[in-house]
Parts: sequence; structure tokens; C-alpha cells
Amino acid sequence: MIPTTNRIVIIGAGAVGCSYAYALLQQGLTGEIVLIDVNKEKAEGEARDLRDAVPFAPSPVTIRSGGYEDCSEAELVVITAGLAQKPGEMRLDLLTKNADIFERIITEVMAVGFDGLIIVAANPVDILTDITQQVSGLPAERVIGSGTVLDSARLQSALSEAFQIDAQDIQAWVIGEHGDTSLPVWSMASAGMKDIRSIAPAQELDTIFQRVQSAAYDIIQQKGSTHFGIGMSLARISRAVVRDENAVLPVSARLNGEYRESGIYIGVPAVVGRTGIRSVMDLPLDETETRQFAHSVRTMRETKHALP
Ligand code: 6V0
Repeated sequence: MIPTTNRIVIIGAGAVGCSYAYALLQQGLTGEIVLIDVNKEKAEGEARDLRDAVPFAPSPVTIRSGGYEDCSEAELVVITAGLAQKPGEMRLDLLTKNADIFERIITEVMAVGFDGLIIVAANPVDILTDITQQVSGLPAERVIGSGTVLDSARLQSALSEAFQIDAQDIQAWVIGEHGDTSLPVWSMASAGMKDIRSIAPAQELDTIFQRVQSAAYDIIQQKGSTHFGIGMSLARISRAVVRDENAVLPVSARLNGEYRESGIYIGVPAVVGRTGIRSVMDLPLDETETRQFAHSVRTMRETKHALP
């Protein structure tokens, strides 16, 4: 039974974990936030700093540092722990290092009887979500990766800027790996219901997407890490869960026959609610998108098989 304790445990009190906690408290999404980090001092310091913001929050929230025992009653455990991408480093290079860290973390989470939902944000997120599901033994619908939620937000922002249309009125999603093989679904993208391809020529759209795809590398080069966008993305997924919204979000979900693929976690539109991923949307991709998506899945499978 998924607990309804209103407690969210964040494992990894780094830049991403804390940006997420800050978004959670500003949006009044939960009554209790617990921060866990190998660096206990940092987790405690971050919790104290965040507590100073509580009087300005829309609803009361308890924020503290804690340990794995706090996961036993948690509704949601969100994993943002691990090493971050260094300038010039590809997300997949992080894999072996973060896979080890993850196995240890998940074992600790499950050892205390956790029976809620897990959201994974650390990179490479699709593979780490897969590892999380395998090691935890939780049903696949209860293990969700942040997938291409951030990439899609970046695309919406870029299109909004280019066309001077509110990002919320732009429906344009990135799917596939959260990484170098992701793809925009132009065939179903629109701005205020108008087909995006009738607003700008293919070449302009491609240039916009290239900028979106290199955004993480560019920002890391400039400031060392990216954390605000993913913090809000994680809050958006969490909102879908805690408010049981059945929101459609491009999260990393395990395919089970959709897109003629099975047994692999990858970014696809999925219906997300209190019980996790309720269903995966099998979009009728066009020929190019079908080919690009298959390539992305293949890359994920190869990476997964390369793991020791
Ligand atoms: P950071 O600021 O270095 O924070 C990581 C935190 O994890 C640190 O406080 C560490 O002490 C802690 N940590 C390390 N090992 C453990 C462990 N075994 N148990 C508990 N805590 C541990 O990194 P940052 O917050 O910037 O990034 C975290 C992860 O998010 C990285 O893997 C990034 O690549 C990833 N991102 C994912 C994004 C997405 O869209 N999915 C976007 C941006 C970053």
C-alpha cells in the first residue's frame, strides 16, 4: 500500500535536490520534506536554510535532515544523489560511477520497508531509473524517471522566445533518452493549436532544437551545473503524483509493447497520478521520428548491456 503521509524524502542535498526542495515548499506541495545526504552536515545546513523560507510558503511544511529510516513512511522518495556532469563530460560517462552509488542507496531505501513511489533525477536518468526498478523490485509504474520533462520545458521556452507566444500555449515535446539521442516530436507540436511546422520552416525548428539539446552542456560550461529547471521539473512530476492529477508528462517510463519496444526505460508521454505511471501514450510518430526514437532506444539498450 502506498502511504499517504505527505512526506517526501530527497536523497542528495546538492544543487538539484535543494532546488527541488525549494520548488516544493514554494508550491505548497507537501507537509514534510526530509533531506538525506552522505554529507550529513550539508543536509542539515540546507534544511536549516530552507526552513528560513517556510514563513513565506503558501502552507506549513516541516523541513529537516534525516536518515534512511525516514523512507519507511515516505510517500515519495526522490533521488538526486550522485556525481554531476563535469564540463565536457557526456551523461553516459557518469553511468558506472552513479550505478554503484544507486545500488547502495536503493538497497538502504528498501531495507526499511519503503512502499511508495520513487522519482529518479540523477544522470544518466533513463538507465538509473531502470536500475532503481530492478534493485527495488517495485512495480515499474512506481518508479519514474524525470525523463525529458526538462528537455521539453527547454524546447517550449525556446519556441516561446522565437515566436513570442506564451510557453504554456506551446505544445512541443522532446522524447527518447534524456541526452544526446533525444528527439523533438514536430509532427504533433503546436502553438495555440496551430501546427508548429506552419509557423516556422523545418530548418529554423532544427536550429532551435539543436540549441535545446546543447543547453545543458552550455550552461554547465558557464556556471558548473544546471539545477533550477530540473528542480521545477521534479516539482511538476511530484504535483501530478501528490494531487493525483493524471497529468500527461514526458517522464522516463518502462515500455511494455508501446512503440514496439519492451523492457526499457525512456522518455515518453505518460499519464502520471498517485499510483505512479497509469499508462504510456503510444504516439503515432512520423517516419523520421520513428527512426530517431528507435535509435534512441537502441542506444539505451547498448548502454544497459555495457554495464558490468
Ligand atoms: P551535486 O550538487 O554534486 O549534489 C549531489 C549530492 O549527492 C551531493 O550533496 C553529494 O554529497 C550527494 N551524494 C553523493 N553520493 C551520495 C550517496 N551515496 N548518498 C547520498 N547522497 C550522496 O550534484 P547536482 O545536484 O548538481 O546533480 C545531481 C544529479 O542530477 C547529477 O547526476 C546530475 O547529472 C543530475 N541532473 C539531472 C538532470 C535531469 O534532467 N534529470 C538535470 C540536471 C542535473
